[in-house]
Amino acid sequence: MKARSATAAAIATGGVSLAAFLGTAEVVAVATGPASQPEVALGRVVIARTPEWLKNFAISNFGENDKLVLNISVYAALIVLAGLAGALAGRTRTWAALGALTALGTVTAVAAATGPSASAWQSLPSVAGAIAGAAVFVSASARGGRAGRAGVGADSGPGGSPTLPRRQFLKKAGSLFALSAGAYAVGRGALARAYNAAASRAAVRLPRAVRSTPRVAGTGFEVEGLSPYITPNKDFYRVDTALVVPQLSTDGYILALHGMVERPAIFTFDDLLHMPLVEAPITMVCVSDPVGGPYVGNARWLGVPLAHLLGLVGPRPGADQLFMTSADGMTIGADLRAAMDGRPALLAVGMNGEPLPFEHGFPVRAVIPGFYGYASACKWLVDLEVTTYEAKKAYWVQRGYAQKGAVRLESRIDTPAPFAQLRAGPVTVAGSAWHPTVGIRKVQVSADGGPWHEAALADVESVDTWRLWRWEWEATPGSHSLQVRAVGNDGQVQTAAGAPVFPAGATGRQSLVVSVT
Ligand SMILES: Nc1nc2c(c(=O)[nH]1)N[C@H]1C(S)=C(S)[C@@H](COP(=O)(O)O)O[C@H]1N2
Ligand SMILES: [Mo]
Repeated sequence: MKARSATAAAIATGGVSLAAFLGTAEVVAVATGPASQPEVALGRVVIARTPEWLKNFAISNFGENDKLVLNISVYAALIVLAGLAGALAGRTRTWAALGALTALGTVTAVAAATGPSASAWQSLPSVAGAIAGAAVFVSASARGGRAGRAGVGADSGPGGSPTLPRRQFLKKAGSLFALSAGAYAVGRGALARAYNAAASRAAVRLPRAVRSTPRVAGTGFEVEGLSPYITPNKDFYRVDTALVVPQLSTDGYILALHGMVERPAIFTFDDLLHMPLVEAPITMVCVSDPVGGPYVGNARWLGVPLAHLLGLVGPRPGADQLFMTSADGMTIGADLRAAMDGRPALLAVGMNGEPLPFEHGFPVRAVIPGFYGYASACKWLVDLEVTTYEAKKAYWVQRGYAQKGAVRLESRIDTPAPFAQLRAGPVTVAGSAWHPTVGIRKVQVSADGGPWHEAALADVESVDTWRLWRWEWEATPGSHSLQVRAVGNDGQVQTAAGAPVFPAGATGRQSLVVSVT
């Protein structure tokens, strides 16, 4: 009985020390910035080291909640480790707990100080947290003098010494925990207020485009369950490694453009707004989008043509890669020739008529039709280097993904949903198809492996966007499979051969089963 409650107290002591660690660090991070929070630094390391299969598992099973799951896992792991360290220390020696705190503090301090906004100051929250955690551990497991006789673990406290009596211990541990939790909440609130560029974004007035792809009628169909031609910003998929969405302010924003160029230059946000802006609809696709998946969206982007910007600095012969770096340390290498070949490759400042949302890269991101996001669409962009593929490898390329990342010809069924229960009679089958920069000439649907039927196609504003389609099906009772394939403007027929997401994007045809009564 006694031994059991002694262990419980030791575990609780570990937990309270962890709370003190995190609470103190959070308050200190108000001075050093959100990226220096130890749990954020830790999460970043986990993301950077996550093996490919696990990353794909997370994206396909948790989707856009992948970061929520990661955060929960990091906290859960910390709590388990704190409990273990506490129990270990309670049974043997205080140094075990102090050692665990030092180890945790060191790992998070190094992770923070070597993060994207790397500076030694970034380790301060972790160091302060570890000290506070150690102080709390020592204090909560301090000797209670003679009263210790009746106490929790009277004869098995840390270091084998008597500890506080149960009531006194609970009170002390409880108030230390409350204090730590309070500090955490206050620090978190202050961080959210201090590192927030909402006012900066609200103040942006987007200029008119000098050239805008004309809007056309008839780009959509009134079919329930079918995506709209333009994806509203709030529904646009989000894929990135940022645990804290970067909050860059437009004042002080500087974009450097350098490397193999004649005249390196830097540009402020205002400089960019004063350049001739172009507006174009472009469909963006994530390489992690499985066949029939959700990581694709179409928006009207407003931005500076990369060709214009590159023309100002003059790339040198031999360069073939445009290497982009974001404020949060992501690196994305794009095909330099594609950025200048006349397609609307943009440094975007606007998305569907508004400044970029924070989640989508405010204040500046790249969008280059025809390439997956990891090889073209750097968000929170701060640096552009003209270089070679030989000289520099971008983040996902280092992890085995294809160097260029050209988007594959694909099509998707939006409705009916897989395993839908339908009534016999006319059923509208509808979805989208894309091959950015090429465009879609034809979409065909087959029921039960039968002949291919031509779907009706909606209009498109450019070859860089997806194309919506519909087909009227006379559904008869029974279980049926539906399959779709697209044909590009170049005559290419969407292949039936399946390829996984890694390393160059999924191929194959979506097929689903419905039951009709
Ligand atoms: N800074 C930064 N930019 C990034 C990423 C990232 O993780 N960090 N992810 C890329 C990937 S993989 C994709 S598919 C697109 C997604 O852009 P979205 O979130 O606006 O849809 O952003 C790209 N740009
Ligand atoms: Mo992606």
